[in-house]
Amino acid sequence: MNKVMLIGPVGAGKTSLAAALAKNSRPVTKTQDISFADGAIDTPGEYAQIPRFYSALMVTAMSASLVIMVQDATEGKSTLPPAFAGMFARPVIGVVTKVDLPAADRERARACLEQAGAGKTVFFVSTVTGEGLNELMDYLQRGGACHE
Ligand SMILES: Nc1nc2c(ncn2[C@@H]2O[C@H](COP(=O)(O)OP(=O)(O)OP(=O)(O)O)[C@@H](O)[C@H]2O)c(=O)[nH]1
Ligand SMILES: [Mg+2]
Repeated sequence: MNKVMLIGPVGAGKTSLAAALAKNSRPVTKTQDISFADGAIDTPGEYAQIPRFYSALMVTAMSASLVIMVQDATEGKSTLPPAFAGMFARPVIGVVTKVDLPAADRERARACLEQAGAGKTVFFVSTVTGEGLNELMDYLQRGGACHE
């Protein structure tokens, strides 16, 4: 399976997603630093939101084969700058989280990811209901963007 690095704003659901993909049910807490956990590279949301941390993300991405840009489906605005994905020397796909919530707007979230440069590959998931997780897992196990 691809070694993935998860990026996205604070509270987007990166750690929850990493735990769900690893079928790990421990409680999720705020990510304080870049961590290699559950077979993925998890990053604090601040690293994607504060430009002086960008270089740390760029360097860490070299340890991954795929970058997953995570967007909360209930978030009303883009929180990442346009073409943010372009800084990574790795393929970048998008994952929209929290699609179980009533305020979720999938197409708005997809547009935010596309604006940030995530490309056309976008998955819609909920770590609460499990929706979309198998499709994402299958994609990652097939080698994802590395074989496209
Ligand atoms: N309803 C719902 N809540 C979710 C989902 N994914 C995550 N959450 C909740 O969103 C909150 C933030 O989730 P985290 O996984 O900690 O978010 P994060 O992106 O790792 O945040 P940072 O570590 O601060 O960067 C938590 O309260 C989660 O329970 C989801 O698919 N559905
Ligand atoms: Mg986290």
